[in-house]
Amino acid sequence: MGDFSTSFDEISELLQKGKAKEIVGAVEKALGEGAAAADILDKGLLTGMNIIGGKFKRGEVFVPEVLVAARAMNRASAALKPALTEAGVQSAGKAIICTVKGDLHDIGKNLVRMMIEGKGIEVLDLGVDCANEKIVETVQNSDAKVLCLSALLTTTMYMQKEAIDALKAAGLRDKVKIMVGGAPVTQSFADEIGADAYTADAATAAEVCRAFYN
Ligand code: B1M
Repeated sequence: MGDFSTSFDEISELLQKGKAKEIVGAVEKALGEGAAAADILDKGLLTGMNIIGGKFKRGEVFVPEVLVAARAMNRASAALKPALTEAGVQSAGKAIICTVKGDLHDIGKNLVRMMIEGKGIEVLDLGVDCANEKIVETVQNSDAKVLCLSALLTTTMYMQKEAIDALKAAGLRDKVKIMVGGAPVTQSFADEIGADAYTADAATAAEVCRAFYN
């Protein structure tokens, strides 16, 4: 294996500049040179997103710059998807995923979805800012075994609890295993709201999710 550090830096830079078209080319080039998909994700894309996140926090960049970086991130992860997906995996069943009500962040959710799909699980993606009524309706009308709730804001993480409470009220709590995650979420918060599992990253989320089908 060669040294891919330049490509990873280049991918991180392109992400920060929001160069959606160029970043797809750079990801494909790195894959072609033999770089591991997980390294492209961690050392290139997520490193770039963290740098942008730090600048956003310090007021050095604003929502428009973060939005173009997010668009580049979603395009680049889509280009990585075939390499992150295990070939020939047998279909195990269905899961539901969404970002909770009031929350528009979708990059982490999309990564979790991609990794779960990579384990042979069909994912019903309800998108961002998802109303509890929609969650309840989908749990009721689908044969999904797992519900994945993502939240990125300290103000929206409580919607994970409200979603669980809405399922309880509808008599559907035990129809699904509920997984929660997102930057502000912790194991103790997950325990407090009665979730079945908390994981800190997308790869672990996929492993834990897959285990619910065994
Ligand atoms: Co927002 N934002 N944002 N933002 N944004 C954060 C989250 C923030 C930490 C930035 C900061 O100030 N430092 C901050 C939250 C502070 C807080 O809550 N205490 C913040 C804020 C304040 C806001 C707004 C309020 C800003 C404003 O308008 N003034 C606003 C809110 C909008 C809303 O949701 N209602 C807002 C808007 C936006 C954009 C729209 C511009 C954009 C999102 C675009 C998009 O997603 N399409 C955006 C972005 C991109 C960020 C940062 C920079 C990056 C988030 C991200 O995608 N990270 C973020 C700062 C940061 O995180 N450094 C920030 C990469 C992603 C892969 O990580 O989503 O954490 P993450 O997912 C991880 C894990 O958490 C985990 O797996 C993933 C990777 O392995 N995971 C799960 C996620 N979901 C999981 C579910 C699971 C298991 C694991 O099981 C179900």
